[in-house]
Amino acid sequence: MRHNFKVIEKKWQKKWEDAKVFEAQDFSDKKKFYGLVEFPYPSGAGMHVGHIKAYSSVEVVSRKRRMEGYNVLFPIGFDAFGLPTENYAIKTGTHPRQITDQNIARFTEQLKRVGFSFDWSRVIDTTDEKFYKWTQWIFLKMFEKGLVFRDTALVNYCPSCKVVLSNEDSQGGKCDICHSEVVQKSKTVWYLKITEYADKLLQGLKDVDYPANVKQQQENWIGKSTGAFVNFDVDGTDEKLQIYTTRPDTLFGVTFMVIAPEHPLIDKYADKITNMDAIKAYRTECQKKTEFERTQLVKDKTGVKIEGLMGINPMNGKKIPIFIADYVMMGYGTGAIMAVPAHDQRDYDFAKAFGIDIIQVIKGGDISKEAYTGDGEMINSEFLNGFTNKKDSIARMVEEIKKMGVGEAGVQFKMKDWAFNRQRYWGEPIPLVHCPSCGVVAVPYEELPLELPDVKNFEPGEDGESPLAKIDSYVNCKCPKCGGDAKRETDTMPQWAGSSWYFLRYIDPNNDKAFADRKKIDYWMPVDWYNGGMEHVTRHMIYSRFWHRFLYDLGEVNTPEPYAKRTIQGLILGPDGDKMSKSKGNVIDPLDIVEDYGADTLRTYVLFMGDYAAAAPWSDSSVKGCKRFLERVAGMTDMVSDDPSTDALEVSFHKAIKKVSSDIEETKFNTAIATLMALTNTVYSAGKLSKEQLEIFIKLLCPFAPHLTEEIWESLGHEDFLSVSAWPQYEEEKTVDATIEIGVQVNGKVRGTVLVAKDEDKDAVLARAKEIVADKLTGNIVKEIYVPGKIVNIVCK
Ligand code: ANZ
Ligand code: ZN
Repeated sequence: MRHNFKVIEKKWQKKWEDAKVFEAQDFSDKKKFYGLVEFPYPSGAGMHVGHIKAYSSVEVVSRKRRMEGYNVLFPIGFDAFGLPTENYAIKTGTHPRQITDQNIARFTEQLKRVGFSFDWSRVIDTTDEKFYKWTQWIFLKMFEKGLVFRDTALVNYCPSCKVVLSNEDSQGGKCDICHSEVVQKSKTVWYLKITEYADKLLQGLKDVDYPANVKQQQENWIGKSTGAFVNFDVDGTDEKLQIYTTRPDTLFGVTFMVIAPEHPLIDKYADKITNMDAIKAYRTECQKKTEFERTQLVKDKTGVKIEGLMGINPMNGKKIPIFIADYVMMGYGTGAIMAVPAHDQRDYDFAKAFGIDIIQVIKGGDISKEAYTGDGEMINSEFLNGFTNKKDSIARMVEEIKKMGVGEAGVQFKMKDWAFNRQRYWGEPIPLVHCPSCGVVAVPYEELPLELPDVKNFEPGEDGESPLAKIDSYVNCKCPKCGGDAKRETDTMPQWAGSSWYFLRYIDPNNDKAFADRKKIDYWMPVDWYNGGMEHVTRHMIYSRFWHRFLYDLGEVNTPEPYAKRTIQGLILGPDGDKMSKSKGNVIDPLDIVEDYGADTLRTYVLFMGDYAAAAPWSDSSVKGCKRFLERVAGMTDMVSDDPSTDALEVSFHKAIKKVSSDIEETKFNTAIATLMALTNTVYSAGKLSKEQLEIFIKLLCPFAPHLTEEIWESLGHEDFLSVSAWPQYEEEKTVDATIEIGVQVNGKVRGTVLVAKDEDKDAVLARAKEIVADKLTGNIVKEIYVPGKIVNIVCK
């Protein structure tokens, strides 16, 4: 047979669709498998080869599971709200709805041409009001539970996109959408209290199967820190200035305190402070810096001493100066610190710049040069003197501050609450109403969805006001509580809202009574295998774990964690080794590859490129290599023979079944494919194979190259689909070669090799081995060891 991909790919795609081969069954006696891939943002650029690689892993696993007899849910949908579409809409004067529909149609067509085994009957679109009704519903449940609040604060603001960004969306001080520098702006922002879930999100990581680096990144992002809160008296006032420290053991080394420039202490004691002008000037300076800049470890520390206020060290009653400095952040701990220059480098740099005393309390290092941050014996610390390690010293000090009533142990998290609104049109309307007498009131559940009004002009307002604010008929409404005149909230939800729960909707996409039927949730959840990108680890993955955990606490879902297993795909780079980008002109269009080489080649190639999790450059010659491989597979149909000599291939086949089966489970797709390539070579050398062997071969290859293998299956006389035939089984004994070559060591050095039969007698092996290395045997043989099938070792003296 020839590999006529142009004909067979269309043919099988149609057959699968007509026969609904990939539709999942709600409830079944079979075991269930829920495979998930990060649904695409339907951008105008169409699909990228990166999408193909990202989906191919769970695609292969899902196909294997079907063949293993599972009831498989492998869905797809579109995460379609967001700025790129909206910006394009503004530029072209087209409605975002129209653009979204066009892009979804194009993506759908492209995905189908690659032959992914998605269940197309469950497609979702986050911008469909039947979907976002439930996004709004979950939001209102959070509001009801006190997890939604509004605050005016300095926030990350992108001047180019004109939106407030969450911390997750402005990592490294850059806007995630347009990469502009983010500025700090005082704004009234809606927050979701994700911090209330910080500990649960951390604990939940213990029970899931994620790659180590993914867990690590989430742990760092959540950033749990253990330490103590300690109150310092402010001399001449009743004020207790509370600080957070991870190092209460160093309390005797405190020589000054620092508070954040925005700390409320300053305004409270403005009449006592004698240098308010200098302080105000410094505050203004700080507002120009981003939080990112402020937290960088730079030597040149700046700050201003607060004249007129002194702190008192609770341990020894010493008066110490209080400074404001930008390296202390209002949003972490209490916004105030006890400074220990001998043992903290930032405090050290600050003390050097301002001529402050440095008192060493832990032996070690050279504090004439830098802070000593290591462990060691306590000195200058009264009751702690002689303690030899941090752990014990901290425990003892915490006991002391508790006894004195000046503090207690405590924990802090780096993660902050989630700034949850955007001042843009193309997002889910926030279903809240502002009433002059009732305050913020929820839109009643029965009135959901609160639909986006259809408007002509969706440009954002000049100082970042939502376009919805200009639509009087939308804004003006009645208060759901008192019936009086009220105004709607005009901000919309951020891009990450719909994706925070979309995997639940696939389970029951048309339900209009609930986001999904509880019995179906119990049946399908958790997601068994979720693949996606590293860039989502500290955003979408955290957000969706939070929403799901919230729904779990509410009793709406059956598992605390949504994803049992997570895998990560590496980037596909251009042939030049650079990241693919339009401006570099090194982008590969997957449909060009489908046109020229076929979908099966594309699918095989993206998994053959290298380690699945590693970045790998595109290689045209390797694409051609995959194409040739499939041609050779097609050619095997002409080698089928009932000659008993094909039995000689048996071990190769059993080995291949074993290897391909386990490689797929371990995301070692490249070696699975390499195994099949090697097996092809073996078959070609033999010149023939049995029909059963060819069937095993195409079953193993089916998840990677389903069109060609279905075609071969049909040519062998089958009327059912290969895609749902039984995955081949191997017999362990038959995976071992009849004879193998093993090393013969003399005094630990390999001196030769010997061929041994599978169950060969030890003495026979040793006798032959000794003959082979006879000239290397000097003196007397004192030991002879045969590790069956592995190695012979002879020791001489
Ligand atoms: C005294 C001390 C001595 C500290 C020492 C460290 C070393 P993590 O691990 O990140 O939680 N800190 C507390 N609040 C801060 C704020 N709002 N802005 C900037 N720095 C702040 O670090 C906690 C440590 O960071 C705290 O422990 C405090 O300095 C500082 F040898 O207190 B430490
Ligand atoms: Zn009211």
